[in-house]
Amino acid sequence: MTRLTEEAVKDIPSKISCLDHELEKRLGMDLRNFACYAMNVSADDIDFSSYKAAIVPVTSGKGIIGGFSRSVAAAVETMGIRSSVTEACDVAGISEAFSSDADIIFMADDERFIALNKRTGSFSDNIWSTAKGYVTALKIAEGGLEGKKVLVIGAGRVGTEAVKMIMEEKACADVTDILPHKASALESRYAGVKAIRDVEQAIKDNRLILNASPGKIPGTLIREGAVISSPGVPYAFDDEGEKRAKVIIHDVLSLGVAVMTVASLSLSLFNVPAADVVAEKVIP
Ligand code: 2YH
Repeated sequence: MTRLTEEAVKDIPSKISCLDHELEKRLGMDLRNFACYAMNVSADDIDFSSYKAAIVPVTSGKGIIGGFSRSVAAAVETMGIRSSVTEACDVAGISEAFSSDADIIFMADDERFIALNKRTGSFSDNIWSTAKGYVTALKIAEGGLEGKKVLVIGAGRVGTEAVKMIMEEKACADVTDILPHKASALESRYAGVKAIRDVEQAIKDNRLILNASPGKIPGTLIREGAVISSPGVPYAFDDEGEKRAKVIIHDVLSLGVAVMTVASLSLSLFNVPAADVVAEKVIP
C-alpha cells in the first residue's frame, strides 16, 4: 500500500482552498457538498459546526509522517468542523482525544486510517472512503456510469473497493494490475469484471479510467476526452495526458478525508469495513 510522504502532504494546509475551487470547477460542488453527495446525504442535514475533531499522530510501524496530522486537520476544517492535532501520540493521544470535547478521532498507522465517531461508536475507513470519493467523482464528471465500462488500474485495496462500487453503479470494469493474479481474482469474484494483461492497450482503449496505482501513465496513451479519476499517489500524468484528458480528478489526501468525515457522521448503525476484511459492503 502506498504510504504518503512528508513531501506529498506538505502543501495541503496552504492549498486546501484551491481544492475547493478545483472541485467547484470540475464537479460543480465544493469539498463538503461533494463528500455529502458521495455519502448520499444532504449537507443541510448535518450540523458540521456542532462537531469537533482530534487527529492523533501515530508512531507505530514506519512512524509519523511530518505534516500528515496537520493536513488531515486542514481538510476536516474545510468541512466546517473545528479540528486540532493532539499533543500526545499513540495511546496517550487517543486518551487525550477521548477526554477532550472531540467528537471524531482520526488516526492512521501504516495499514489503516480511520475516523472514530465518539458519539455513535461507529467508524469510517479511509480506503473505502477514498474509493467512494473517486468513483463518485468519475460518475459526476461523466454524468453517470450505468451501462459504461471503466478501466481500473491497480487491484489493491482502493482499486478493489472501487471495482465493487463500479458494479453497484451497473457499469462494468476492466481491471489491470502489475500483479496479474490480483486482477484475475477480481474477475473470478465479480460478474462484469474482466482482467486485462496489456495495460498500455487498455489505457488506449478506454475513455473512463480510475487509476488506483502508483505508476506513471504516459500521456501518449491517453484517449482524447478521457475522464480520469485518480487516487493513485504520486500523481500519474504528464502535460500530454493533461492536454488529452477532458478531466483528471486527483488529490493526495483531502478528498478521501472529506468522505470519511461525512461517513463517520452519517453511519450510526454500521461500520464501514476495511477493504478485504469484509467481503460485502454493509451500508444499505
Ligand atoms: O499513509 C498511510 C497508510 N498508507 C494507510 C493509508 C490508508 N489509506 N498511513 C499514514 C500514516 C500516518 C502516520 N502514522 C502519522 O503521521 O500519524
